[in-house]
Amino acid sequence: MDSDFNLNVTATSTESNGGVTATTTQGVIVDVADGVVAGDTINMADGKDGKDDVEKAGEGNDTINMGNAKDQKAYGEADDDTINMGDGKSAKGQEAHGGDGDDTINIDGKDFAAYGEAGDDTFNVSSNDFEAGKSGGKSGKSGKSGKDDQNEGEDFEGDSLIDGGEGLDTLTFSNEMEIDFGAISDNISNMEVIDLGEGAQSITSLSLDDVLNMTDTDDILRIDGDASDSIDLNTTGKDAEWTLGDFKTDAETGATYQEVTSGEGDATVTLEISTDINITES
Ligand SMILES: [Ca+2]
Ligand SMILES: [Ca+2]
Ligand SMILES: [Ca+2]
Ligand SMILES: [Ca+2]
Repeated sequence: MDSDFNLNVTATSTESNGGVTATTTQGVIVDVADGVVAGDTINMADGKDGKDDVEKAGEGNDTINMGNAKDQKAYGEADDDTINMGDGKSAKGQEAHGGDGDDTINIDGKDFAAYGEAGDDTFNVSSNDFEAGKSGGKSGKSGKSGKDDQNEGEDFEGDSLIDGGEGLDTLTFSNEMEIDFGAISDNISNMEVIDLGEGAQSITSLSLDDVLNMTDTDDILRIDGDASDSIDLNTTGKDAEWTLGDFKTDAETGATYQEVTSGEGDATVTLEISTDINITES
């Protein structure tokens, strides 16, 4: 885009001679330095008009509002972008790519793919696709719940995907819901933080395999939340999977976490669960 601006400068000086005041107004052309590009707002079309549309935002902190249309693709590219994916059934098959920078991708559709790529990205999920018992289309690989095959829901379809990519990426939930990671963890990768956000959310299922699926090779998953949130962990009995560990304080934020670990063979994973969250042991 054309980055030049007109800048009007008004200079006022007081003459020492008799207190005379002189004012000068002059137009100045300012060349914006390379790399400082104003952000764009891009609105993609709805319905048939918007089907298969592709938008690439380029440099700058851009906002892309995807339409309620099928098979759209949005690329934030460089800098810190916000991509609002379409909602409703008409928004099926959409793809969002954050590109470089710390991007925010708001997800409320079905059969979607969201890629944070480089940078520390945030994925906001407000859709009910994550609710326990509504996440159909899974392979049933974990076989833990045995619920998958019985699910009537087809919201979180097998193709849906959230990939944080490089960087410290966060998955946040803004609706009150029960979250069954056993049913959706196959579709999430390279995530470092789960933020249960505002309102009451409960994680009803979380296994070692789920954490291996969702995290990068560090296999550490932090879970933030508040006193209205809860997480069910299997810590007792012969089939116990989780061991409650030490408390630690984040030196930067002062927030406190309890470390919870699980191991099987060569695989060890660590949860860092905010001490504000209620842990329900079973
Ligand atoms: Ca951009
Ligand atoms: Ca970006
Ligand atoms: Ca990322
Ligand atoms: Ca990541």
